[in-house]
Order: sequence, then C-alpha cells, then structure tokens
Amino acid sequence: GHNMDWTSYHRLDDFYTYMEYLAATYPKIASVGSAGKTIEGRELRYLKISSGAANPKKFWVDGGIHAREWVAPAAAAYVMRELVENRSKYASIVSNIDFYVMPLMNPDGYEHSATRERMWRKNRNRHQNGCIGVDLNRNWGFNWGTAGISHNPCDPQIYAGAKAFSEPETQAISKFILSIKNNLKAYISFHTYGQYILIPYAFDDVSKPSDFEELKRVAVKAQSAMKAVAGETYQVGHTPTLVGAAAGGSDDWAKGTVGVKYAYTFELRPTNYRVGFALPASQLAVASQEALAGVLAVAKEL
Ligand code: 0X9
Ligand code: ZN
Repeated sequence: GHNMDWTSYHRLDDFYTYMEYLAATYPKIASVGSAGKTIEGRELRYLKISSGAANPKKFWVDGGIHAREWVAPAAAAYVMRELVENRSKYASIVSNIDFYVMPLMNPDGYEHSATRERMWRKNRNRHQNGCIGVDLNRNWGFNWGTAGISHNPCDPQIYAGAKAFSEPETQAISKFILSIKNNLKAYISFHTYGQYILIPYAFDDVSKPSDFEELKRVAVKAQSAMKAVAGETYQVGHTPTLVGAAAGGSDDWAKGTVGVKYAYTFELRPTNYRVGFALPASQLAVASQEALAGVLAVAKEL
C-alpha cells in the first residue's frame, strides 16, 4: 500500500513508496529507476511510464529542484498517478509517449525543509568554509554562471556552485537525461510560485532559441488548458521578462545542450507572495490538476 494523496503534504518516503507501489501494481506500464545518489546518499528516483509504442516520443517531468517548493513534487506525483492509475482517460494523447517523472530532484533539501528549515532552497553540500548548499537550478552546464547567480558559497539562495555540474545531483540527473535524449521531445520542470509558464533562455536578458515563437504557441495551449481547470491564469513569456535572467537552469540546459524542443519551467500556485511557498494543502489537488493539464496540452502538440 501507500499513503499518497493530494490533501496533505508528504515526506520523501511517501513519494518513493508510492512510486514502488505504482511499479508493483502496474508492472507493464510503470517502472522505478534511479539516476544516482545525492550528496547525503539518497536515491534520485524516477518513474518511467511506458506507452508500449515501438519508437515512442519521450517526455521528461520533474519537480523539487528547490527544496521549499513543496507543491512541485506533489504535482509531479499527481502526473504519475493520472498517467498510470487513470491511464484510460488520457489514452489518445499519451499512446506514443513515454514519460519519465522525477518528483524530487533535491531530496536532501526537501527533507531538510520538512524537518529543520522550512525556507531552505539549495542542496545540502557542505563547503570548505562551513556554509551549506548549492542552488541546483544555477548549476547546469549551458552558459553557466553568466547572470542571476552568486559565486558566494554562503549565499542562501542562488550560489551556482564552484563550476557547472559541480554537484552529484545535477551530474547524475544530466547524465541520465543524456542517456534518454534520443526522441526526447519535451522537458518540463515544476517550481513554485507565481503561476508562470517560462520559456528559455534565461542565461541573459535577450537570448532566445530560434524556435521561440513555436515554444510560445505551445505554451499558450498549455495556458488555456490550465485556465480551464479552475479559472486561474498562468502568464506565458520569456523567462527574463517574467522573473529575471538566471543562468545554469535545467530548462536552458535541456533546450540548449540536449536539444529538447519543448523545454519549459512551470511556476505553479500561488501568485500571492504573502502565501508564497505555504500554499494551503486544500489547494494541492487543483494546483496539481493545472500542472497535469499543462503537461497534457504540450503532449498533444508533440
Ligand atoms: O530562479 C529559478 O530557478 C526559478 N524561479 S524560482 O522562484 N522557483 O526559484 C525560475 C527558473 C527559470 N529558468 C531559468 N532561470 N533557467
Ligand atoms: Zn524554484
């Protein structure tokens, strides 16, 4: 059995137990894998959801690269649930797409946020000077270190690390993503908050991929689908315009290095800064439904 639901927040163990449950209960569709280990030795688990198609397209979804953004892993787990346990609802959309879902890209940070410091964001790497943590969404190797970052290991938010892919988490996950890059068509990373669909690039204020307008067209489809869930608006645009430039993000790397066509960051609920990272658990289900609706809208366009 498992304890997963979308009426309360859950610890890492509940996520991993739920993934094992899905794999054990739906062995033809779901399997659990590990991309490697964190600095504290936790597994970096993903669920592969197989279509059974001969030459499937691939779609990556992740959450939790930032420890305190608890809605993101919950939404990723909801994507897993729907695509596995309620698969028949989405059959026509996902029949030739294999999904890889990693709900917690920063499990050490997540557990630290759950038990010690609610507002923790980074991983838990201990530096020479005693300060702790790298912002894993500043550590990816496409135009690393150019904007919206800190080189100070004691910066509590945006320390980019000593170099690109200095961290075991980004090393392991990037290696895994490269291993599935053939036919990998979409990459979506869940964060909170603000209700944005962010389009790369973000490493400076002006650089856009040559197919930016196509990414925007599909993002607007996702926006409509997300609005249809409960009337909430998710703003669509170029990352630097909406939230500011920040280099070393996973989306920039997926687009720029791996060549994944549809690469986005979704900033989920809420918009209100006074609520911030403390979204009431009563909104977890609807926030997750919006995230799924966005994923499915992108899947339809692949
Ligand atoms: O700054 C971030 O990493 C994300 N915002 S958050 O408030 N969740 O920290 C936005 C990431 C957008 N993508 C890149 N900057 N590459
Ligand atoms: Zn974030």
